[in-house]
Amino acid sequence: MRFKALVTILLMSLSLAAPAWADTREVTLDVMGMVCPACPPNVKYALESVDGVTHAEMNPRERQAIVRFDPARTNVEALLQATDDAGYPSTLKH
Ligand SMILES: [Cu+2]
Repeated sequence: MRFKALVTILLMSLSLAAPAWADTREVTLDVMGMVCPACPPNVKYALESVDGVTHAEMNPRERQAIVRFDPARTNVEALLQATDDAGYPSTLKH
């Protein structure tokens, strides 16, 4: 019974990993203007509004945004532009 549950979990995690087959790129942006709790949702919204962005995760503590996107549909320049347009200039973390 326990083993069966383990197999089920393994199969589930495999199916969750499936979208990784699609071409995906992940970058971290430094968003220095993200200084109060109201900021991260604005930056997240701006990034996720970019066509081709699949996920944007904010790390307010580090003032960073981790962005996952389809490089066939958008690029880093568009991400930087989007946060800039929202009032939060950002740079690509190297
Ligand atoms: Cu703020």
